[in-house]
Amino acid sequence: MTSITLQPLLDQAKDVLQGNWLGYATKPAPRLYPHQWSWDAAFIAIGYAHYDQARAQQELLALFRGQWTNGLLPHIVFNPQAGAYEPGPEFWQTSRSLHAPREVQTSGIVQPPIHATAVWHVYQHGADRSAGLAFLREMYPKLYAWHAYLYRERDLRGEGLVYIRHPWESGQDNSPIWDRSLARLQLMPAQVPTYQRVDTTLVAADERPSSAEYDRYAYLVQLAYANDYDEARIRQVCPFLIEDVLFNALLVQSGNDLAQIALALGENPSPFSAQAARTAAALNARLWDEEHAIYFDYDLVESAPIHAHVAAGFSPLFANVPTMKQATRMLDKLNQCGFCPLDEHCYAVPSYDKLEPGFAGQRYWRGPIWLNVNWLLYWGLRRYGFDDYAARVKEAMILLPQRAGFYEYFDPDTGRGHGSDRFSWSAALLIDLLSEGGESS
Ligand code: 9WN
Repeated sequence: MTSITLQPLLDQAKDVLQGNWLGYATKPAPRLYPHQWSWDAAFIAIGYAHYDQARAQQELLALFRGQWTNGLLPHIVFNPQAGAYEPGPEFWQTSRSLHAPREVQTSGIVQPPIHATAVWHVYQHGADRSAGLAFLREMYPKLYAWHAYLYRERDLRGEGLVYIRHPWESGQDNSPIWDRSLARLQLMPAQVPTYQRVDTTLVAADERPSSAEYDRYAYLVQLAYANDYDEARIRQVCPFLIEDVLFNALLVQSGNDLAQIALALGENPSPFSAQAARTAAALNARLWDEEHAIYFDYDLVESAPIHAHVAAGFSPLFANVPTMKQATRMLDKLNQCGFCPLDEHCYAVPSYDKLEPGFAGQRYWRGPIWLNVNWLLYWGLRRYGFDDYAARVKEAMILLPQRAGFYEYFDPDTGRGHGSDRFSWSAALLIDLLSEGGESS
């Protein structure tokens, strides 16, 4: 049940998703992102689950058409009808891999693994249980292969933490987390492959990653295809290998949700819950920072933690990873002026601590409020009973699109929307919040 005053907003959110519907899946935004993206698809399905089970299922099935035979789930499944998006399918040279599909074009990197969580969510909210079970049955081997790929190919230290090998794999492209690792990568012009960008022609260039960052993104893509997407070879030479907090936290939650899926299908859940428990333990042992009460990424090339105070550092709350004692300290940190103190004016949690060097309230992942990160925090805070803070986050997630529209991200000082308008996950996750448990009043 949605209260009468919020009904128009809910209708607008559904309209955003309908406008971005491609006929088989949903693009993240009308012009800036014309293909299907991996974690976007999962968030979008979470929204559809509340009012269109068939479409939610279709969204995830469409994404997994792009899955490689080694289990890798690519971060983009290209839409052959799309207009300009650069770098496009040719740039990735995925035919160099023995594992890439031939019928669909994809990228050759991954994004955060929130897919088993989305599948389980779709099943739980679907009215048609038998269609839901058939969907689980179809998704189970695909999710199994996806998680198996991550643990087999990406767990360098053998401790249950998987690495990313490109900033795009984090979903937080130009986050300050990567600054030091990317700065270490000094490139001669000849080392940068030729590429084009269209993003800066569609939205303000000073709100997007810089050219220096983009050169490094292109270089890291080239490095992967030059090694034929052979992970063992890539990890030998890749100068960017990072154990990312958000990625691993979502893997824990997805592992536990995959265990639920296995149980519902009469399969053995134990391997998945054991993997999730191991990753959770490693997050606490390796990435928790006792002094600052936040989780930090770890740079495997430098063998050092990365002390970037980003909102994603609180994401283990979503997966129930911290103890109550750790979580209480994390809440204190969230409640300080760098993030979003409850007793002062603030909208929601910015992506980066406002008091840290390089904070930029309109520059993509270096400061703006992102609704997906706040959605993860909302459910995490609820899990620990931090209801006052959770209520504030929810209020802001309603207020921001109500005032500004369904933007990709929002300036934490003004609440203004930036990046693309009519951004799918901003709409989908609001639908989830407004629909959940009939509590949207
Ligand atoms: C590169 C689609 C994606 C999101 C990412 C966001 C942005 C792409 C880009 O858009 O990344 O993958 O072109 O900048 O950072 O989280 O999945 O919405």
